[in-house]
Amino acid sequence: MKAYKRYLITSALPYANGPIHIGHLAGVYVPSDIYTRYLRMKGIDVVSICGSDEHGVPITIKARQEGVTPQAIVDKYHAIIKKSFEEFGIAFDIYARTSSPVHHQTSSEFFRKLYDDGKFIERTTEQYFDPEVGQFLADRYITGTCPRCSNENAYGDQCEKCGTSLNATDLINPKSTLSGVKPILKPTKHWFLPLEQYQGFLEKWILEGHKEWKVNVYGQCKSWLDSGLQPRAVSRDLDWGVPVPVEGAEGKVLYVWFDAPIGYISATKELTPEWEKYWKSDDTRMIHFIGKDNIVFHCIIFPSMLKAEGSYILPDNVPANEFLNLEGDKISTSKNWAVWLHEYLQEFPGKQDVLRYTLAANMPETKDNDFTWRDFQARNNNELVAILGNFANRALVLTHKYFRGQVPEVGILTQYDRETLEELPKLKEAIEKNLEGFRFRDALREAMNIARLGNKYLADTEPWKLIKTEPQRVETILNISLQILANVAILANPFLPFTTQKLMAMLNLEALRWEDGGKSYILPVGHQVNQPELLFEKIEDEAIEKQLAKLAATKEQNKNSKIKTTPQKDTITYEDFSKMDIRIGTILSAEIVPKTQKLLKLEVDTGIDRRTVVSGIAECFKPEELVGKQAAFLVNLEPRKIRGVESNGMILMAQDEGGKLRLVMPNEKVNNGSEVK
Ligand code: B3M
Ligand code: ZN
Repeated sequence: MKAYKRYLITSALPYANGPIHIGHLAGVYVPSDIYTRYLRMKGIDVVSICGSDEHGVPITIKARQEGVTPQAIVDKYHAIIKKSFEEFGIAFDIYARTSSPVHHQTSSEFFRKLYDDGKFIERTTEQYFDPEVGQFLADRYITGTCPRCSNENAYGDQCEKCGTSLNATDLINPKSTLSGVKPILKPTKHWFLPLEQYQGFLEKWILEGHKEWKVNVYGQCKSWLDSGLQPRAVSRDLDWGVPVPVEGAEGKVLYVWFDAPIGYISATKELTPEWEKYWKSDDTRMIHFIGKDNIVFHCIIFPSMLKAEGSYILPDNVPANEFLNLEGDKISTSKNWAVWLHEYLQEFPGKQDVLRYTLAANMPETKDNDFTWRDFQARNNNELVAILGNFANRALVLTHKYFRGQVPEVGILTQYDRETLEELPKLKEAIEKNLEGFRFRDALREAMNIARLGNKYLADTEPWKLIKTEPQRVETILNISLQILANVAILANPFLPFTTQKLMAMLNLEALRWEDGGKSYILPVGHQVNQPELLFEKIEDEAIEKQLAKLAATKEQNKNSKIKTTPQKDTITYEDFSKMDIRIGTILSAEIVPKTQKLLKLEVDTGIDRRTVVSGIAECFKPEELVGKQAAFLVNLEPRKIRGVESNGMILMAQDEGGKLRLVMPNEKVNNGSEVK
């Protein structure tokens, strides 16, 4: 690799149209934070950039749904997201926002430069327009029937039922979601970046120059390039975003995917007057942390924009992750199938590192992966508590017990001591190798192996058995144990910043320097350590069951909200209603009408009389279930002969999804003949 002088780390800008969940953390922000903390500890010049993506159609839709302005939406969610990042220790150097003046100016100038340099092509196309509202319609504002599966609620860009991606003009019976009217096609002018002109450059730069990129990333780039790039529109007809800075572009804004990545630049500008050093010197290494759905934008489109502009560097790597699922199902905001960060902290206060650990250990690096609450519990109880917490506690407690909290002398080392200490630099190197290859799960496993090593060392040497007979040997054992613990504090710091901070205080260490990792003399003899405090506590079954119950309730709710209710019937007058005589009666007996399967013959005490009612409900009830039950009856329905039996009235039923029938009964027993009105 080239010798780089500094790092520019970017993390995908989350849309400010909702809070963030574990999928965001596992896919983008935990890896970017681990990596950045590692570089910082090594004393490397690094800036970590992020911010809210505050433009685009999803935000205007959310605003509409909630009946507020888009600005109110982004203000609300920017604050929530920013707080979540802070709470989880995702330590960006800046968390900016794309509605800021510096971003508007930066992205506007960027566009203008490309425009002035003739890098765009202009095209007029026909697009759907809502004549009632007087507005062009983004694809998401149009619904209609899917030409593939006939789903009547397909969107202009995608049918969520069959998953087909669509063009708005493919929809049968298109409807504007703004007014409900049929949209009309109207010509509109837009600016396009002719990506095909960058095909050769991209092929050389990625396919030949970056074979080291992760397979999932390289593979996606290759397939985009293999199918041939096309011009991409970089403007939209929308009233929310950065206005297109050319004449005759009223009502047009920059496409959100044009302005958002420029957000990385504007955020750096906001952070430091030296921003150009990061963005415009060849010896800066830029790395984009993103999720897999953002690959094309960061590997093909943004680099083409940067290339067209001419003065910026390109990313050296784009370690995109796949997706994290939750308990076997895709995380979905609209279905509320997620673990929201702000909710997690209410349920598990102070346990940021437990989540960071579980997410890093299950990071969807090469394929989609699953978060389960049982695994979360097991990781906490069997790994963090039983290995790391236990080792730290034992080493410190024994040091206080035998040596008043002072690091004891090292005596003659045994073969086993030496072998143990030799592991430390090897583990450090393994962590580094894995971090540099963006293999965070493996890196974390090696970091935990240091605690495993310490735990095993104590278990094997059993200092508590030797203290009476060989106190000098115990000195050596505890010195070594404390050195191992100091290694944990240093080398696990990028992964578990809250825990290692506590360890640092307990070990009375002034700083955690990466260069000290691997060493066996970090703590000098006589150095005073502090009393241990609990690093992790066991998570009980009840806490996990509560989370599972919450998810089960969400699932149930989603199922119910999918049920289609039949539309309301035409209005009737009060008179129409009052013609019906509905009474509560008791079913005295019930039997199947001979030679039928569906019909039940009911004898009913209506309070007025005893009569026979025939009803097609035998598939839903056994006769004996009904006897003695009260139900509602329409008693003045004209008599009718059904299979030879005269029926005098009708039993009223509630019909559930799938045709299931249930009696309509008073919530307490009432006199037969009571009127239902
Ligand atoms: N806001 C999409 C996303 O959150 C988008 C990322 C922008 S990065 C410049 O998936
Ligand atoms: Zn469909």
